[in-house]
Amino acid sequence: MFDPKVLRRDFPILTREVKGKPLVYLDSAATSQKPREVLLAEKEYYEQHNANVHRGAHTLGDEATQLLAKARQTVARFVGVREGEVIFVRNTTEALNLVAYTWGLDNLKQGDTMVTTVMEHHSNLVPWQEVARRTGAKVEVVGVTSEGLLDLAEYQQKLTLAPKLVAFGHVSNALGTINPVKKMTKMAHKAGAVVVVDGAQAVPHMGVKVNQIGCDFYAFSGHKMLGPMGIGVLVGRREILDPMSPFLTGGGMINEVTRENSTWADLPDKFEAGTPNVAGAVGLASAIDYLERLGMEEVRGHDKQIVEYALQEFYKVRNLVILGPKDANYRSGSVSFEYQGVHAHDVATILDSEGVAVRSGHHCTMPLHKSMGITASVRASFNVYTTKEDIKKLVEALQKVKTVFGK
Ligand code: C6P
Repeated sequence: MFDPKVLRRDFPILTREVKGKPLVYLDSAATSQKPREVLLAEKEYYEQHNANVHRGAHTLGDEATQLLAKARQTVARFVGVREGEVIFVRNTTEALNLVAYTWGLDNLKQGDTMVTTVMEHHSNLVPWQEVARRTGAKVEVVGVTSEGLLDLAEYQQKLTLAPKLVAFGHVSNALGTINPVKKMTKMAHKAGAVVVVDGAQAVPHMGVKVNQIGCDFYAFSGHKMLGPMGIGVLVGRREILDPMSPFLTGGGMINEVTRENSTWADLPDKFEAGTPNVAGAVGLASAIDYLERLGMEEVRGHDKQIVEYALQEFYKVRNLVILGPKDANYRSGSVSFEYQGVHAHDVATILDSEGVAVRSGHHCTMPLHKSMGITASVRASFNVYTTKEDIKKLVEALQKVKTVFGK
C-alpha cells in the first residue's frame, strides 16, 4: 500500500529541523529528496567498485563498466527505449543543449523556424534562441490559455510555418500543466518537424514511455526523481542520433584517432566524452528501482491526490491567486500562487521561518510570468513523501504572512 507517511522514513533528511521547526519540504520540483537506499548505492559504488570505465584491464574497471551498463539498461527499460538510445548527461539542461549544439546547428539555417512554448523552463528556450542567433533561424513561441493550458489552436497554427524543430515541456514546472505530448508530437511530425520533449517534471511523477510518445528526443534529470545530482538523461531515437555530430569530443567517444582525423564510437559512447558519472548512474538506477517498487501508477495517484488537496486548501486562503489549471487531472507535481500584495520572496522567507521550504521567484520561466502580468510567484511542489499534513502546515504558516503584512 502506498503510504507517504510510511515511506517518509526512507528519507533521512525529512527528520531534520529548520529554524527549530520540523522541516516541511515543499520544493521537490527544484530537487527531490533522496531515499537512504539511493545514498547507500552511491556510497557502495565508491567503497567497493570505484574505477574508471571501459578500461578493461582489471577487475574494478570491469565492475564499474558493468554497473554503468546495468544502470543504462534500467533507465532504458523504465522509459521504454533501447539501451543505445540512453545518453547519460549531467542534467536536463545539458541534454537540451546537446540537441541544440549538434542537431540544431547542423540542420538549421537562415529563414528556418523552430517552435516552442511560453511555458518552457529557460533550459528549453534559451538553447533554441542561441541556435537562432547563430544560424539566422527564428523561434516562434506558442502561448497559454486563460486556464493555464497550452493554446493548441495557436500551436496548430504555428505548425503551418513548417518548423524544422518543435520543443515543448511534458509538465510545466511553474503551472504544473501536463501537456498532451503524444498528440503534440504527432501534430509536429505531420508538419515535418523533429520533436524535443523536456520531461524534467514528468518522469518523477508518472510512468513515461518515450516510445509511446513517439518524440525524437526526451530529456530528464536524475535529481528530480529521487536520484543524485549530476546525472541526467537524453533519450534520442537511434535513427536520428546515428548521423548526428558529437557534442563534446575527446576521450571515450572515439573509434580511431590519427594525427589528422578521428572517427566516432557507436552509440551511446559517441555522446559521452570523458569520464562518466558512474556513481550518479548507479544512484539513478537505484532511484528507479525504488520508484518501480512503489509503482508509477501509485506514484501518479498520490501526486494527483496531493495536487487536488493543495488546490482545495489554497483556494480557501484569501489573497491567493492560483496559477495553472483548476483541474488536477491536467496537473502534476506542484501548485504555484501569487499572494496578492506581498512579494513572493517575502512569503517564502516567512514560510521558511516556520520550517516550510517553498520556491519563490520566476522559477526560470520569465516569459511565462511576464505573459501572466506578474514577475514572481510562490511554488509548493511535491513528491512521493509529501503528505496532506505538509500542505496543512503550509496553509497554517501563511497565517503568519497575514499577521506580518496585515493582508
Ligand atoms: N527546474 C525548478 O525549480 P536541470 O537544472 O538541468 O536539472 O533542469 C532544468 C529544468 C528543465 N526543465 C524543467 C521543466 C525544469 O523544471 C527544470 C528545472 C527547477 O523548477 C530548477 S530551475
